[in-house]
Amino acid sequence: MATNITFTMIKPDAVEANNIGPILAMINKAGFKIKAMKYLSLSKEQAGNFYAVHKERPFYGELVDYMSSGPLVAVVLEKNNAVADFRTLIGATDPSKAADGTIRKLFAKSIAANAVHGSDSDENAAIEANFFFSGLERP
Ligand code: IDP
Ligand code: MG
Repeated sequence: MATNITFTMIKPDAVEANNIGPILAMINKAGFKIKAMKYLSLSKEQAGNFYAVHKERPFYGELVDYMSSGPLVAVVLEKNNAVADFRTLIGATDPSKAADGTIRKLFAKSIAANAVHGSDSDENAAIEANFFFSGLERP
């Protein structure tokens, strides 16, 4: 069943570049409400667990190292059609292919250090939100 929740992280490159504020401002301006938010660092083991779905991909080791390299901001967002609308707001995984005006086009440094995460389905949004926050409803 569709939900109105998605999950994002402001990734270590964007935190390091002092872009938490500008990115949250874009998210709010696009109509998303912040339902939960946490500033924290992931261990390699935690980052590896979060991205376990990618463990056979060639970039998995690089991704785990990067996501455990510094603090990030984990955020649960609410909006009608949240998952799809948030993917539109952030743009393509590779910032060189991201549309003008998207968060990744504006703030990403590379395909790995691409500023933000966005859930790819309602099911994964719930799983990812529950990874960081307890007490949220499952779909
Ligand atoms: P998404 O974040 O746009 O959903 P995914 O394919 O789910 O993209 O990949 C998860 C994350 O892994 C990306 O956001 C990015 O940080 C990293 N990543 C994806 N493809 C590559 C790559 O080819 N090289 C290095 N890192 C990558
Ligand atoms: Mg993905």
